[in-house]
Amino acid sequence: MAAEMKKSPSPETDSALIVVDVENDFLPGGALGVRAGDQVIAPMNRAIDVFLKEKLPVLYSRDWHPRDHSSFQQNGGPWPPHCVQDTEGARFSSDLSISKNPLVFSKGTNAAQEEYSAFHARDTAGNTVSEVLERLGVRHVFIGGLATDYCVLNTALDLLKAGYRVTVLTDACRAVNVAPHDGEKALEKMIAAGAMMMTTQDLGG
Ligand code: VGL
Ligand code: ZN
Repeated sequence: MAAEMKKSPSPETDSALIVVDVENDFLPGGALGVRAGDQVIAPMNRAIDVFLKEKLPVLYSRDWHPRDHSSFQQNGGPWPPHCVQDTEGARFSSDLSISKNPLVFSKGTNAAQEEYSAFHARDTAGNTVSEVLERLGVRHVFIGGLATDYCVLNTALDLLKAGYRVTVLTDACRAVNVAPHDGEKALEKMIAAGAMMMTTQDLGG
């Protein structure tokens, strides 16, 4: 009987995890708080744990804006000021598991440019997510974080366009929902573009 039991799907050797923007400003009470955004932390930590145990790469992205960023309302943009570089709001949640020597990639650092996708986000040495994934031989990217309808969506679409397999960890994502169904629409867009969906419950270790 036990021998017949199906193993949960595990990440393969060519898999990596991208943890998208789990920063204080996107959590309830933050400058751009996502409703129930804090609920991504436990599933995200479960996924991080699985990947680290399998010695698979975990990449962390962060929104990392200069204080005069064009996406801020005082500059005609849609958002309240958020994730300003070196502020508490831009820090990763203290409840998020951070690996030793984490691979951290910053985006939205150019004041003149909105940058929802983490695909070209850069580490402190200037390497982009795209370059690092390629160098590590990654072909399958698992993704979760904040927010489903902006950064997760645009990152997933860029990855798919570049030929990666993409699995969205749905329980590890929450949406801004500027319009009520934006989160669901974002999931549909990712599925239509070829993304797979699973929950971290189904992520074997
Ligand atoms: C994001 C809104 C504004 C995101 C970033 O990372 O999803 N959303 N800036
Ligand atoms: Zn932003």
